[in-house]
Amino acid sequence: MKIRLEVFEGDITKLEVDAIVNAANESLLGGGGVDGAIHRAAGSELLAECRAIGGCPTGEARITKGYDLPARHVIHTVGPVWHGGGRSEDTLLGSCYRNSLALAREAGVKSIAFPAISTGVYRFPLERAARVAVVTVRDELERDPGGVEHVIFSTFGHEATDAFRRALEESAP
Ligand code: AR6
Repeated sequence: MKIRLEVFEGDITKLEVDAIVNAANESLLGGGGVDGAIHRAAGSELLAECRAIGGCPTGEARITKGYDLPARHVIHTVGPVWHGGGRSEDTLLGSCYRNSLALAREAGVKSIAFPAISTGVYRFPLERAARVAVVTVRDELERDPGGVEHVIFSTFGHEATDAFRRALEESAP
């Protein structure tokens, strides 16, 4: 079965998918950017569930319910802060996508949307982040798709949209 990978420019919180991924921080207690938007749209029960989890190390992921979101699940992952590329940033960013997909498979997710993890407050260069994201997702789903059929890269702004479109074209089989 062919898995659909696409770019959607717009607010990830509006997407009617089985799971959306949150670019969180290690506390899992919310923040700005996409994290703030997801917590606002999901409601305060999301924060309560996150508080009970008690945090998440960089590169790992944790799953919760979606509460008031159209998405059934939120997969919270913590991207690396960009320090110039010499602190395993690429590997850690790849782990975010890989670990998020592992949780998605376990939860029976068919459709999942990712934001451009680490490319906002955490300053990971966009083109490089898009390549890591797309190559990792392709590799991981080729290795073990589970039930995943549809992956959306949800971007904010033309620059991010173009970067993800290019990365998808360049890596197409
Ligand atoms: N839908 C889709 N993408 C979005 C949305 C949205 N509603 N809002 C922002 N983006 P960032 P990070 C894009 O800063 O770099 C938080 O405070 C945004 O344009 O949200 O991983 C956390 O709590 C950018 O391309 O996440 C952490 O402390 C991308 O999402 C820290 O920021 C990621 O930007 C994590 O930083």
